[in-house]
Amino acid sequence: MVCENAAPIISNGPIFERMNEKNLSSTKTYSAVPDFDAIVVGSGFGGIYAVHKLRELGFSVQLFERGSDIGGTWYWNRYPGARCDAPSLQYSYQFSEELQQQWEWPETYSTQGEILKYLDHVVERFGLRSAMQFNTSVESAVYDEEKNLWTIRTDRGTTLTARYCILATGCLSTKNTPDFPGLSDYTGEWFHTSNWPHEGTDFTGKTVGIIGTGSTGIQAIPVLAEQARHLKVFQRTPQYSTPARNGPMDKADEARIKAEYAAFRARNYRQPVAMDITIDRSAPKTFEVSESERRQTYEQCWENGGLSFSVAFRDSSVNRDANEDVSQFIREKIAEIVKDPVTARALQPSHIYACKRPCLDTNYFETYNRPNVTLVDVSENGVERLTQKGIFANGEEHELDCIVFATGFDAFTGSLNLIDIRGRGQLRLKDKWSLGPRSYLGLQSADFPNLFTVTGPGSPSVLANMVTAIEQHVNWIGGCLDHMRERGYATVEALQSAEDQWVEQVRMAAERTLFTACDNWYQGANVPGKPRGFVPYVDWPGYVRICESVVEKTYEGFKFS
Ligand code: NA7
Repeated sequence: MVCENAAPIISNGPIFERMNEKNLSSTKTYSAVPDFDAIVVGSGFGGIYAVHKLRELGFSVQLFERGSDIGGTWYWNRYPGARCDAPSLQYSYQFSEELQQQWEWPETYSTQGEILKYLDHVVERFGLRSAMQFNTSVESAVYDEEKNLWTIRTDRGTTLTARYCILATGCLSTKNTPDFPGLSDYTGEWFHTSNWPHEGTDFTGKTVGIIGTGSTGIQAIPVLAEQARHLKVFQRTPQYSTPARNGPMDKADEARIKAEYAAFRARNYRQPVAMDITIDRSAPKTFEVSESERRQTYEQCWENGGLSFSVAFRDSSVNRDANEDVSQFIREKIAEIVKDPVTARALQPSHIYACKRPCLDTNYFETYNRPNVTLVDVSENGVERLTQKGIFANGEEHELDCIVFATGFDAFTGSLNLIDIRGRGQLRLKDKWSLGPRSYLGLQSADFPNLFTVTGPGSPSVLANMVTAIEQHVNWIGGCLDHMRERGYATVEALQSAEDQWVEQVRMAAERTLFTACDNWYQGANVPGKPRGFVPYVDWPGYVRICESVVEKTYEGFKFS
């Protein structure tokens, strides 16, 4: 397919290779000259910054992106109400002081459109578009041991070689559409929230069904309810959601942060989720204060909005009884807001708060007081099947003009598994990871030299501010490549022993938390047949220290040659 957006593939030759020709003149096997130093896959926050960073370091880079433009998950997730649930002054790059000073976010939490606008600005400002080819899916990445090169093949028939392959394919970028029986019989329109039509949708006068009440559903439902004639929400598991308290950017707040942006970022960098959410170690534990004091604290969290409940008390997110205290408060709030007691009860979650990713909303529970919204509680038998006219659940057919699937993602590994990635001895990454992903630091996997994953499985990724986690990874990768160039190394590869130890460390870190106490996508529980295991590394500040110490110890756990 011919595409106007496709950038020409221009290479001035890999700078690293020219260096190596000088430094490694005696190394005969590694003489092949690749087309680029690095190929980057994906043009979300990760890929965009990877191109910038590597170019800044003087490496030649080519990026491939399957969408027709930049944005990654923000390119695809255009559903009504799509918005980031981290504050924009933090969910943004910090690598350029000028950029972060000059950019103005209109709201506390940005819409999908505002985030795309920002990313577009970044790409133009730093002249990155010339390295990007759109409408191009990478089908395979194969390591050639003889030449020490990665060969990348795309669905447009392009074959390119690079010394390094950097996969910035995102943690939440491959949609999970459950294999509902009867889907092909359904004659109405259906949409997945993460593949929303660019031209938008008009639900005016229509009866719409939505399946899924995670972060996405909770954002979409209030907006869909305003458009549709009638909205039916098919809920398998109720979710904890608390007010985001979004609104126009507080200019005083913005000025305060911008007056010391670098220091603000540096402080957040060392916080539990790399954001301005601090656990006060000197604060009391939940049951060290009276019930009325607890109530007062929770009311304050509710008023403040955001994710403050996790740190209401020092032990709120680690102690079961403390967590139940928070959970009960939120359940009571739901009962206060939702007028119909049966609906209110069905909306009250019973699992541990924040075991599934907690949601932030604008008028989510209030939406169930609208006469045109019905909750269909399918917790007993699920959505049984789709029919020609709609959804069959709880023994009845619900006729629907449109169905919205807000059923989430094949997280972490979904997009990596779509690429045929082969390392030493033609080992397939997908096969190596058949029982769950194995990596060292979420950066590399043994037997896949010079292949890096940005916020890959085994790194904190979604358990930290994603943009900060991305910058930390790309900076680390850039530093590693620079180190190799200086020393004249041609390959870097995780040691098997380091990987084995890290996989165990990731598992143990999760075991110490409440994250493993329910079904969630952190463990692959949302995708039928996916191996279950906790994927991200819990403890962002600890992880940053480990990465720094690995470098100080001359890349301990990696071998260079
Ligand atoms: P999530 O959080 O995985 O939510 C998916 C929702 O879809 C959730 O309510 C699921 O219920 C529901 N679901 C999934 N499969 C089915 C089937 N077969 N039947 C009925 N309901 C189903 O995805 P989101 O897109 O909302 O959010 C993902 C992340 O994106 C979010 O955490 C933010 O980080 C951004 P379940 O709870 O599994 O019973």
